[in-house]
This record gives sequence, structure tokens and C-alpha cells, in this order.
Amino acid sequence: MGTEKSAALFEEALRYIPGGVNSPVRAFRSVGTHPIFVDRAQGSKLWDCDGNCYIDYITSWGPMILGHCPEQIGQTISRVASKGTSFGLPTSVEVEMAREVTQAYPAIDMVRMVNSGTEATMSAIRVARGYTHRDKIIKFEGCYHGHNDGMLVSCGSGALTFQVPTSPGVPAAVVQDTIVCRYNDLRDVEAAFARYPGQIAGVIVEPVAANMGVVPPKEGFLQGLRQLTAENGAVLIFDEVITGFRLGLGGASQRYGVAPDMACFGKIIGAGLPVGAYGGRREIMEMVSPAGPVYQAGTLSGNPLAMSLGLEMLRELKAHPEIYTRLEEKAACLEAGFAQNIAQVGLPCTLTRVGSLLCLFFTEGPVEGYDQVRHSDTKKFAAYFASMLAQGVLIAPSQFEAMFVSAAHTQEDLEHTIAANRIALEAAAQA
Ligand code: KE4
Repeated sequence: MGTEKSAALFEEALRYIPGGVNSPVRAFRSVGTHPIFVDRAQGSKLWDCDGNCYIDYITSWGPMILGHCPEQIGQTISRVASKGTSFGLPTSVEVEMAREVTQAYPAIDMVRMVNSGTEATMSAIRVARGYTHRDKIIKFEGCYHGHNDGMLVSCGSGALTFQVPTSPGVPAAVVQDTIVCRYNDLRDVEAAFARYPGQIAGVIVEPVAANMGVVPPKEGFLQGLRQLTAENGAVLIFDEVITGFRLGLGGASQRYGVAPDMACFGKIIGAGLPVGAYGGRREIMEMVSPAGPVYQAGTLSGNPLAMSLGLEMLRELKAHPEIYTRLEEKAACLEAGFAQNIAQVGLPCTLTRVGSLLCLFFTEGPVEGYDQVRHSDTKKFAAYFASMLAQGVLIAPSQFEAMFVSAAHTQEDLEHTIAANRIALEAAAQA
């Protein structure tokens, strides 16, 4: 089937919405076609408005770890919504959510709910600055922490996809306190601390970089950041908006055995509704208004509907930790199948995987940071993406994103995906 309805919708959307979409990477610009418009999704499948069915590996960029419309979530929506959707006053479900998050993530004692990952990282950075009375923040090339001004420097995801790492509209004064280091390069971080002694409030890092494709932390990288920040009185902030509750209940902190001072969450904790969160050690979080002087607020923060759905999701994951084992197995199955295909087609590709996050880079390995990632052949990726889509497999429309495996992906889905990957690699080889 064609995608005429999506094309027509996109045409109209362009009249009213910048770029026709409400978030840049959805525009399919980097893969040279118009986006598909979604009609519905169920489990591992997603249907566009032309009736085409796809195995979905975008999964809303991570939230749908259980697949679309999991049974227990659907029942909650009507039950909760019938009692009211927002009050602007505290509710018991916010206390339950805060308890679940802090119990799952031992490094943090307290957590504040916000409405997006961007708000979470923006707020965490403000708190780190308020706590240390310092201004500078270290981030890493290719890492994306949302679109707050100070972080729109050498960032990943959509900004990398469009090769505009530093966005217009961000005053130079705002980014003068943002120091950019190379991911996986502790010497860079050491040099920054030596250059700015006593001035660096914190280091914010994706413990597994998943916005320049998936780039795992090298052995000792996270541990080194932990040591350097402790030695220099800086706050270590793990941006676990993608990895939180994805790599396990304790996220990357648990997987790599490194306890940050603060952590940011999003995506999975909202089960697809707008939610973000930031947390930290008690002495840090008690800086946050109204407990302390650092101001942060939000009309819909802790929204009862979003909290209720997120709580259902977290409780399902907590009650069934075998979900994470299955996710690991499914992603490993894809990785093995892709690796076999790459060897047979003989294309210079690098496959990375951490848990249920995968990425196929069209560049020689090893891929350890932005320096290697940026050499990826995005033309070959575009051909690969188009072939996968035509074969009913929907992956992120950008080389610089992750492939997300969900609990709903079946063995049949995986086998179809591996077979499609082989054909799509041949298509990329011709590009
Ligand atoms: P949001 O403000 O989009 O909820 O979260 C920002 C954010 C913060 N930190 C990390 C590690 C993130 O991955 C994100 C957002 N992720 C992208 C996907 N790579 C969102 C997709 C989009 O921008 O449309």
C-alpha cells in the first residue's frame, strides 16, 4: 500500500506546524521522505493512516517498553480520568510514584516530577549550580539532554541529525558556561577541571549515549567521572531519560555500579504521557523550592493521570523483572542476526548494543564517540531506512538515534526484522 494519506496530511501540516511536525526528528528529513502519520498501535505493531502495518522499533523513543496499549495501562486511563485529570494540588499517586522511583534507584533519596526530559535536565542543572554556587557545566559531544538553551551545544538526536549542533537563538552568554568534552575521554574531563578549578558545578552525561546512535561507555569511563566529580566537588548528573527503567529498574547506575549525585528520568516513567523527573541525594534536593531556595515549578507536574499510568508501568516492571531478561535476549537475537548479515553483505558497518538499545552505524568501528559517529554514511542509512520501511519494519528515521526493543516484540517479529535487515543492507550497499 502507498502512503498517500500521510503525504496529504504532511502537506497540510506544513501550513500550520513548523516543518509539519511537533518534534524535528519525526519529519523524516534526514531519510529524504515525508513522515508516516500514525493511526494506531498495539503491542509491537503500528499502523499508519494508509493502513500500512509496521513492526515498531521507535516505541515513542523509549516509553513503550511493554509495547503499545499494554492491557493494564488501558484500564487505568478510564478509571483515573473519571475522577478528574488535574487538580493543581498534591495527590497520593505522586507520593507512590516518588517512593517507587527512589526505591528503584538507590543513588537518589528524593525526586521531583516535571513534564519532560528537557525540564528534568534543565532543573537538575539549576539545582547543581545552586548547590555548589558554581556556574560551569560539562556535557559531552553528541549527548542530548533536551532543548534547554545551555545544553544546545554539540548535542545529539535531532540537532545532530540536522548537523546543527549549536542552535541559533541561543545567546553566546548562555553557553559560555557550558564546557563540551569528548564522550568516553576522561583526559578531556580532567583537563576541564584543571582549567576551571572550583568553577564547575556539575557534569551531565548520558551513561549510555543514545542520541548519537548508541555509544556504550568505555570500561572505567563512568567510574572515572564519579571519581573526578567527587575530587572536584562537582555534581555528577546521570541523564537516564532513555536508560532509566530501560536497562533495568536501577537503570545504567545499577548496570555499571556507579552512583551519581543526581539523575534525570522521563519516557518510561510516564508510560507515553508527558512526564520527566529529576532526583538526587537529600542534601542536594532539599535545595529545591519550597524546601530550599532553588526555584522550579510546573502546573501539570505530577499530573495524576500521567502518574497513574507511569506507576502501572513501573509496578509491572518491578513485579516481572524477567521482562528485562527477555528484552536482553530479544535484542541479542537481533544483534546476532544483523552481525551475520553484515558479514555476508560485507558493508563497513558497526553494530552497538546495550540491553534493549541497538544501533547500526554505517561506518567502520570502533565507535566510541562523536568523532567516529559523524563519519557515518547517512546516505546509506537513508537507503537502509527506506528498505526496512518498505518491508514493514519501522526504525528511527535517523542514523543518530536508537532502536528500541519492547516486551511485545515476538520471535516472529525478530525473524522478520533480521530478514528485512539483510535486504536493506543490500539496498544500502547500492546507495
Ligand atoms: P524530552 O524533553 O524530549 O522529553 O526529553 C529530552 C531528552 C533528555 N535526555 C535524553 C537522554 C533524551 O534522549 C531526551 C529526548 N530523546 C529524544 C530521542 N532521542 C526525543 C525524541 C524527539 O526529540 O522527538
